[in-house]
Amino acid sequence: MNEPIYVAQPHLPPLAEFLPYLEEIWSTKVLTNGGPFHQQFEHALCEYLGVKHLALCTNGTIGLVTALQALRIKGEVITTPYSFVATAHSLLWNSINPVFVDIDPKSLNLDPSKIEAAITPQTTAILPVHCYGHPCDTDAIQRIADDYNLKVIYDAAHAFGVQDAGGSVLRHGDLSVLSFHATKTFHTFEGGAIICPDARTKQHIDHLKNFGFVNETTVVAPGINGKMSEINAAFGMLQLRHIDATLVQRRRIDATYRSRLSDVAGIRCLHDPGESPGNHSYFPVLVEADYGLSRDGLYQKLKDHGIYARRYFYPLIANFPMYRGMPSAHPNNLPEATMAAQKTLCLPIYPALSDADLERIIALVRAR
Ligand code: T4K
Repeated sequence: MNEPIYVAQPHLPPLAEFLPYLEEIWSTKVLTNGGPFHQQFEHALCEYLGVKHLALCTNGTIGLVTALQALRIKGEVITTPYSFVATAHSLLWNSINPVFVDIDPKSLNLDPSKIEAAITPQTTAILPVHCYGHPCDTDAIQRIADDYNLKVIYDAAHAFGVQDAGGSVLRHGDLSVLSFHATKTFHTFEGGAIICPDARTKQHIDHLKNFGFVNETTVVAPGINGKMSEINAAFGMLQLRHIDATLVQRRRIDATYRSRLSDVAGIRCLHDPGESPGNHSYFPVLVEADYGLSRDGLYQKLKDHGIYARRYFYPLIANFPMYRGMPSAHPNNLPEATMAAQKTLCLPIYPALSDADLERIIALVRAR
């Protein structure tokens, strides 16, 4: 019997490589609250990602909640229904009303041509997602934001290390938020970061993630505990030593899937890697009507063989009970997102996926 194969498997460097980091933490006894690894990791990440300022945080969700707080966003925010539920939840945690706008069927990202029709006097911001690590149409989104005086916060949970023609995709908008969850291309068990445009914004976010404290006795805002611990930051430092090798492995798996599935009728691999290379964080395929099996049929078939592909992002956020009564959540408003949620299946992709397992997955998809 084969071992189960999951959609993701966290990259773990050899344990021996982590021990010196642990010894250092044990000797300094600084466990959290902006210790030495936290500082080193912030600097090292800025350098790796090609950004000037970032604030580490506990996880991507707290990062989104804090980013919205930092910009004092209120009222209505335009966002995508085709994402992990944390995107919209971060709005509800700030008592902001999400307004769902449909996606572009090619990129599966928020469709800029549909944004303007959803803007009302209450709209204060746009919260797009670089879905599966593929950049949004950042120019078009910024043009709309400028015309209507809106803030833009990118949910960049999937976009670690992603570049576009001008550099890091994380430079766009007012703030961008990364996730370092265990299932991500780059992870620190749990973790995240808010990419900030300047030192002042970073300082404000640093206060917000530390209960609002600016010094021992002064609290300037109703902040939260959003700090990353020294263990997570130290692990991040170690992971940075491995990220380039990880990306090479992911690229190889992505390329194998693409070449071996390109002639399968009804299986459409998302994105042309030449156009938008991404970071191979996910491998989504769209299962079309001519495949012969439905998306759920293929999902179940793989599962029966111990392969746990995932239907990210099904159900749509707009279909969850806390959102579905909202006017913008109606399926008539979201035909492309509804279709994508019905057709997409994310196949396993992670550096330790063996060639034999990869071939087994491909053979099962081919043999419909
Ligand atoms: N915005 C977007 C667009 C996001 O995708 C996410 C998170 C966020 C915001 C919020 O960021 P964080 O607050 O999480 O930092 C997973 C992740 O929990 C979640 O981080 C991620 N997106 C989402 C897309 O996927 P699940 O419910 O699919 O996780 P789970 O536990 O089913 O894991 C999938 C598979 O990975 C498992 O079948 C086995 C494997 N796995 C998982 C874990 C946790 C392991 O082998 N080891 C592990 O430790 O949500």
